[in-house]
Amino acid sequence: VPVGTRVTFVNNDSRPHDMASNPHPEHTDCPAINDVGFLQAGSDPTDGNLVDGADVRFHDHNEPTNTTLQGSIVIQ
Ligand SMILES: [Cu+2]
Repeated sequence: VPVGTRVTFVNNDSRPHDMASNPHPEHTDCPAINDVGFLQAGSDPTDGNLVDGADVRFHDHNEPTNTTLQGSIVIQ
């Protein structure tokens, strides 16, 4: 996505998840993703304002080794 894009994160799972940028547990790669934070199951979408150019990865802070709850966003 371009720098400054507002990305909407939607939790379509039946349980809550805690959005956090890599690496775990420092979460230093992308503060905007950390700001998304805790998403309730089926919760309203939450935007993250991605202003830093980077290839950032994210995970569920409560399940940091669960690869099905990880992803990446390229900001350029
Ligand atoms: Cu974490």
